[in-house]
Amino acid sequence: MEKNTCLILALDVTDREEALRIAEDVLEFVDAIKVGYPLILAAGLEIIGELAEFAPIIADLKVADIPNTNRLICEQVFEAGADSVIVQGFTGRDSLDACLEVASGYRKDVFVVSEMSHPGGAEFLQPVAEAIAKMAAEAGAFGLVAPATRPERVKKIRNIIGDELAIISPGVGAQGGKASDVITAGADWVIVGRSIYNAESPKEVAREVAEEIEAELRRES
Ligand code: OMP
Repeated sequence: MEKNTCLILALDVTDREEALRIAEDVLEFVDAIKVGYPLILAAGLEIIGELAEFAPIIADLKVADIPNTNRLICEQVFEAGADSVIVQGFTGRDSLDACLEVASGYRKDVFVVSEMSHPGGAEFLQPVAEAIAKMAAEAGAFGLVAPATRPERVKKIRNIIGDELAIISPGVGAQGGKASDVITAGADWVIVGRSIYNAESPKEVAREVAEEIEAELRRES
């Protein structure tokens, strides 16, 4: 996944045509498209291959099972054309290793959720987020998912893992986070869903977020 606009679109619509239309519309302003259960369940796993024509695809299945089941899930999404997969870290090192093994065979990447962005993410996950981040780094994951709604937590996680792993950060816009804040905190990519795909002009909102990120990166350099 190339670092260009540093924006990832979370395409959680449930209509295939709408998904393809939005992907084409915002194409120049996103580095990747994240596809999860809503769209895959509505449009079928083939939607991954169709969207991969536009941008690298992150399959957000938050894989969270025993190693064998994780392996089978990862094989399915990589066969379908995904470039990376999002997995949960709380299931432990063996479950994560199973995903990493499959990813390595396909030359694909794994992102591990450290702490989730919604209020409930602070209840059970936050206390173990730093240990999950360390495990992901030791295991050789490509990156972590960390909450844009809590930039101070992104900063903390960045300090723990150093520059070894990428951080992708959801929670900007509809969940209240701000793109420039989370870039300052150390995220590499910002993930935005509803405020782009529900906008009257998804392209214009994607452009605005990309410009905000660019301005912040210029200010920092
Ligand atoms: P919006 O809130 O609509 O911008 O979408 C955020 C996207 O990021 C959705 O696809 C969520 O499922 C996803 N997400 C979170 O919001 N919080 C997390 O902690 C982790 C994820 C994720 O793994 O992508």
